[in-house]
Amino acid sequence: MSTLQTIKDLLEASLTPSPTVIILGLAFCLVAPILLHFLYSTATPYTTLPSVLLLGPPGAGKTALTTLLERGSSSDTLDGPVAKTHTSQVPSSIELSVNSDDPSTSYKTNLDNESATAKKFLLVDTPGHPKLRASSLMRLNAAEPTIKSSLVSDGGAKSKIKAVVFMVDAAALADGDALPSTAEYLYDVLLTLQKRFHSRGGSRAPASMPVLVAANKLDLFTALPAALVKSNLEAELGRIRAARSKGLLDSGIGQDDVDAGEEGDWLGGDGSEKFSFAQMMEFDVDVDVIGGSVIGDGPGAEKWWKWIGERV
Ligand SMILES: Nc1nc2c(ncn2[C@@H]2O[C@H](COP(=O)(O)OP(=O)(O)OP(=O)(O)O)[C@@H](O)[C@H]2O)c(=O)[nH]1
Ligand SMILES: [Mg+2]
Repeated sequence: MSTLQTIKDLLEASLTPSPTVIILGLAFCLVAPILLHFLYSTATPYTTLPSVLLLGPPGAGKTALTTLLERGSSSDTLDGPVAKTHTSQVPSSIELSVNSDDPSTSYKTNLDNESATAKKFLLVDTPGHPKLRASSLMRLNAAEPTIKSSLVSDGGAKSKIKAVVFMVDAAALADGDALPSTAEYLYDVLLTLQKRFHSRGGSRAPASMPVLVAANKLDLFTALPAALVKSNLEAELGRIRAARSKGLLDSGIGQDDVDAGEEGDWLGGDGSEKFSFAQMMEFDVDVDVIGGSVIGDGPGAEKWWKWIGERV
């Protein structure tokens, strides 16, 4: 009986408006949310995975590669569902993990079964259509390029872009028609990264940005080997560079304006006749060209996977 009485007393005391109860209640209401916030915000550093941005002209095989890496097996890639892709219209991201002890571990390895430590990152597949490129390019413009990740639970988290994979169709490049449009896109990507280097605010230089030109479809015998993809792209980028700076001169603006314009639009190191990817090193943009294939009986995608693994 006495315990019942105590409980009754306690209840009565807590329900009677007394200054102590009010103050304690108010304090709890104010402090608890703040405490909970700190508890959760420190406990989940997971919200920002690094990301790798996948760019390139339409039909290069970006979505095919994304699907291949997501499935982690090439068993059904010959004429299976992976081959049936369609033109992408919105960016999409998938979560992948590399073996952080050994980035050369195949993408086919299921890291859940291994004792190795897995490092997670997002692969962001973008649409290659010219009308849909602007938003991908805009993301690269910031000193610390980030991408809004729809995968992360709170939806609004920004993921830091660690590397760019620019995929090209090496078979389409062989007949020359696709070269100007492909190079035009690559020019804009590299120029955006170069401008970002110049636009750094304060003393902190932006982190270097590795770019992989992935020469895809090397399973086709008509495809250009990676070395030719590289030299053809470099030659075409040089042509675009010359044409764009000539366009500025021809448009009748004064010499002073040209100087300002050149600084903005001239890709790579100044003064050199020929363009080469090595000139981008000056702006901390490190370009590699590696051949591979997503489907068919080709060199596969392992070299690209290793390149990505070493950079996330
Ligand atoms: N032979 C061959 N075909 C490939 C390879 N990779 C992709 N393809 C084919 O190329 C076509 C286009 O691939 P997608 O992945 O849709 O191209 P995408 O880059 O995503 O194109 P957009 O979404 O329009 O920007 C598909 O029919 C693929 O099957 C490859 O390594 N070899
Ligand atoms: Mg696509």
